[in-house]
Amino acid sequence: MSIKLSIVFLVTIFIGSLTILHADGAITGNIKFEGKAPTMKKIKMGADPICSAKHLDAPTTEWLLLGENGELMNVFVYIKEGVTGNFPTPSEPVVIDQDGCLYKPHVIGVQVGQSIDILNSDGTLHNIHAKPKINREFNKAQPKFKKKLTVSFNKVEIMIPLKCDVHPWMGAWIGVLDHPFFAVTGENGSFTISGLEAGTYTVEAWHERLGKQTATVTIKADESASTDFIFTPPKRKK
Ligand SMILES: [Cu+2]
Repeated sequence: MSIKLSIVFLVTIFIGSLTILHADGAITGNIKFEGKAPTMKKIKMGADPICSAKHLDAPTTEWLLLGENGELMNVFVYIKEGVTGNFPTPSEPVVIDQDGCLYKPHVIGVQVGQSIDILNSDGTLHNIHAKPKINREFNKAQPKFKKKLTVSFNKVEIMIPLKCDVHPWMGAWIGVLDHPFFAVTGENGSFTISGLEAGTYTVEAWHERLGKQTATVTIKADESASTDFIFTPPKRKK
């Protein structure tokens, strides 16, 4: 092939790929907590001195973490309905560390079949116990010398609790989806789910104690729309 022809060929491919370029719509929003926030209790880690030695001050329980103005952290936001098509399983693993006998991060999302690397940065024994309802339960000891365990889930499930049988205060949550359209709110309580085609979607915001809420959002091609959520105190104290 001559150089000219090659260039024409490449340009054609480039233009062709632009027309099938993946969708660029997005759904964004802010999530807040309104009402009197319960105080998070300090965790007593004394049973395992290796855990407590990693903290200058005892850390608090993590089921309600708020920003300065009530921004709600650790909400799993995902597209519940409206996604079509097949999405390849990412080859990159999602990582959860066990650091100071806490799971970091506290809430994650993965795709079906995607690896989750569970690290042990603590130099103590952890025991990872996943308690799904749809996927297969597992219960794996992770001795201090075992720095990494890799697991995955093969069915969609919202949400799977992860516990440590050695340290009862340890808990994390995993959302498993067959598409990549999810986010977890950080300290600013905001989320962005991008790469969406034009369409109408059901968005669900899930919080471990405050329940879940849904919203219907319509986006046009390559545009973004926003939807906010407000959560209020749990009805019963657990
Ligand atoms: Cu543990």
